[in-house]
Amino acid sequence: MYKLVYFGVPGRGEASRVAMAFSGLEWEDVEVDGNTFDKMRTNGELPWNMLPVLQTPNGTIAESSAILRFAGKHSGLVTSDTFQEAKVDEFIDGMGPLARALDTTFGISDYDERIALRKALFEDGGAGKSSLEIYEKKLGESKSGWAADTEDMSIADLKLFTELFALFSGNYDGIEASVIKNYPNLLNYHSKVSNDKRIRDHYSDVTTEDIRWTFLPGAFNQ
Ligand SMILES: N[C@@H](CCC(=O)N[C@@H](CS)C(=O)NCC(=O)O)C(=O)O
Repeated sequence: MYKLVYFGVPGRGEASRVAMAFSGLEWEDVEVDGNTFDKMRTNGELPWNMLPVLQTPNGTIAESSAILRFAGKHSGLVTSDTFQEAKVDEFIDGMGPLARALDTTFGISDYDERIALRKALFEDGGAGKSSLEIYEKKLGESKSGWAADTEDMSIADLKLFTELFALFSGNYDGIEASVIKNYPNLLNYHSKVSNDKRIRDHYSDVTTEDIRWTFLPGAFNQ
């Protein structure tokens, strides 16, 4: 039995949740709060003192990208072509700056300061805007339409789809869903992935009230 342990938000756990759901492995989605996180850290259950972790019969795997690669191999979303695999890894690792940019806004308790920082991320010169521009360009260049130009959906798509669009769910105050309207390739990509049968089926229980509303077809249509 596998256990994917993360906080009760999409964040850095969602791509692996989807990959585990596709894997056919017997697994449990364990959502923890801050107290449980503190206990796990104190008990030495977190190899790098952070979440997510995947508890496996062989031991615990930490780091969201490592977990995603593991889960992806079990779900048929990792190609055996070494070049394509490296391009998928490149995309995954290339998404680092966006996550780090967002990280700089966590733990800022002053509301106005936090909102100003988050808005600045997606304005000219902001790290978020630079990331979105790179994704926009890469998707425009992808012949297959998948993030790393693979023949079929890859783990890079799970990461891009879940981490990018979750930013605009309202969970991060100061980041407006309207930002995404400036990126036609990202919107087309959203349509492609959210309408993919595998993804649609996975989120079939999600409603527009849910934190995961940004993963639904047509989420950004208005
Ligand atoms: N590089 C790590 C970063 C993980 C990370 O930042 N986890 C955050 C939650 S999104 C965390 O555990 N924060 C708690 C803390 O640092 O106290 C990964 O990708 O897994």
